[in-house]
Amino acid sequence: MTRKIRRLFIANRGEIAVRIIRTCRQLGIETCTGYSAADRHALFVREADFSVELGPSPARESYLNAERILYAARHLRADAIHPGYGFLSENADFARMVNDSGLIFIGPTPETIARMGDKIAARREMEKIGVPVVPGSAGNTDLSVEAERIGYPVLIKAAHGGGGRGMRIVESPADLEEAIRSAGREALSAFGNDSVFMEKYILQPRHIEVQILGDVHGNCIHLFERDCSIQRRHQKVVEESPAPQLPKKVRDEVLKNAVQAMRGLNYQNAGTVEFVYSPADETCYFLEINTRLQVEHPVTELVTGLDLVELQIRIAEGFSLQDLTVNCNGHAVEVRLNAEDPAQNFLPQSGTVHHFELPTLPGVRLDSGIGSGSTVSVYYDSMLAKLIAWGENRNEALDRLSLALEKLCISGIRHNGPFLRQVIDHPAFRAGQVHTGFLASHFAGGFAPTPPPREQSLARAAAALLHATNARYLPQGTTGTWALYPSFEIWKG
Ligand code: MV4
Repeated sequence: MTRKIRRLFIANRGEIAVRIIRTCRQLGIETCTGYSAADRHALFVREADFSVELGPSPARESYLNAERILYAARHLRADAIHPGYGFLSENADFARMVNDSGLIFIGPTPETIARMGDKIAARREMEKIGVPVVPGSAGNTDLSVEAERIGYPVLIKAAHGGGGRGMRIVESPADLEEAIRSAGREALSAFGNDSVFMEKYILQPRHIEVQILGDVHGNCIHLFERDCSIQRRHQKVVEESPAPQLPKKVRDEVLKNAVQAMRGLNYQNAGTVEFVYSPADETCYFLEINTRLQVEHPVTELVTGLDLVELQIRIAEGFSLQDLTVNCNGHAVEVRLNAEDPAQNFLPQSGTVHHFELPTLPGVRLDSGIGSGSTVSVYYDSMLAKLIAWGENRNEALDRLSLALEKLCISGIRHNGPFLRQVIDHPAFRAGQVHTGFLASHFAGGFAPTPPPREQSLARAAAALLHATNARYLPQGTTGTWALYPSFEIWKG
């Protein structure tokens, strides 16, 4: 069973759309996209070979409208659809619609997506396969009885949730009933389903996840682990591979368990098995399976030397993983650059990015959804780009990333770059003392920016002014080159 993909439709936007286009270009695959009215001038639209506007729906809904997207993909004569992450990427109905219309969905089967979307069913499945799950409720049992059995504190979670919504930490029996009710209400409004379950609340945990690839021939391999413990309000901030300071026997065990889990599901394409690591029990417990390519996949690419988007496409074409050898070499770290102001409690920012530039630096990769002249709207999440660095060891990777954050020039919009630099240069982070409470405990008072050197501020202000001036002479959405003539006007007044 092999079907060659010649034209790929990307059902997504921003940096991941640009990222997928880059690989397709290397593979000689044409790309097409559908875009919202707000994204008419976006970088990914310019980079794709063919694009259509998805029509008059509001900005966010454009990328969630399965029928319109499929219509656009067929109109543009695509053979396959890559869903990226977010939006429709873990929507089993969308995957089924794509397959039913004769196109290839780049991802696992609709059945696998649906099965893993139910966290209670996924837990049960893992118990059956023999992968450790956090002690928790088993289904329709009385949760107050279960909580006594497990022991407090417990964590209430939404059965069809994710990303921390519908989650409640319960410290004592008196708070249980209200927590279950409010978690259920939040789950219903967020996920359209009010069922919840309970787990023992693991203290000071780490978030460890394992990248998996499975093919249609029954091969299933891991591409090592990532540590994504540094997060803020369930948004990951820093991700790295391999996980620092993880005991060897824990690492071997979690990699083995992840492969066992996915092999048990006969998993096809790229997926991630999420675990919560309890330092107290030196155990990684299964949390959930993500049936998509993840934001943080580049750190895995930098330590393995593999292109995950290429492998996703090849797997979808019927390629066998039999002869693929995978090694973990050196260390990679990623930070997410967001349009948000760390000095104002990370308030999302919008506006025009007059200048966006990173000099070429050894071992540094930039995956960006924007360039100079791009506008950032409030309609989408605030992630602009990802900066990723590789080194022979963790400290070299972090030094390279720190330098890149210093050299990165973004003018016109506030961003979290200076905050990210403080995080990755923090002594506790350098020591590998990462856990999910890291930012809450080390940056409890928020973020106090250290002002840049005066010359740097002046140089950047000048660059912003030049670009703002140039931009008036250029069609919207095109990149301004440095030109002397228009800027004369500044000095003429
Ligand atoms: C947990 C946990 C502790 N114990 N599960 C957060 C997102 C979702 N993917 C799973 N998450 C967690 N699950 C057990 N059994 C800790 C987290 C967690 C967290 C929980 C409450 C408040 C903030 C948190 C930040 C990161 C992880």
